[in-house]
Amino acid sequence: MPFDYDDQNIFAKILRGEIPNDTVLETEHSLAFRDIQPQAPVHVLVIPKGPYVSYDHFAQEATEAELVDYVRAIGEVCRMEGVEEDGFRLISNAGRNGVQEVPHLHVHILAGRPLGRMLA
Ligand code: IU
Repeated sequence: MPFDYDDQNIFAKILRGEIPNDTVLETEHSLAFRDIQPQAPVHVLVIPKGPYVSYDHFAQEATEAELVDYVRAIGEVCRMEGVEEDGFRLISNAGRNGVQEVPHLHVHILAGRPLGRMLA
């Protein structure tokens, strides 16, 4: 299945520097910044810099360098935010059923309060 990437999405604009963001970490292939509507004391979004819509798209088409960089960036933000001890949650919403608002792959890192049991 081909993946259509909309380069006018808000995260593409953030990556191009057209819209400001509260950066937590920038690496060669990834950017982490604070969510503008935080749902927890720690709410950071981590995105690859490449034009990937979803996890599936990224896993199929990203280079190994991009894949490694992204996985490590997520871990690095967890370490920087000090969330390992009390725990945290990673979420990546995808597509219509996943209620993905921004069509650029992003992982939410949520932490800093009990998050409850949530599978749906
Ligand atoms: P979702 O997984 O696509 O539903 O989440 C998109 C997130 O992007 C959501 O939590 C928004 O608050 C967040 N966000 C942002 O951080 N900055 C923005 O300019 C916009 C959305 I638009």
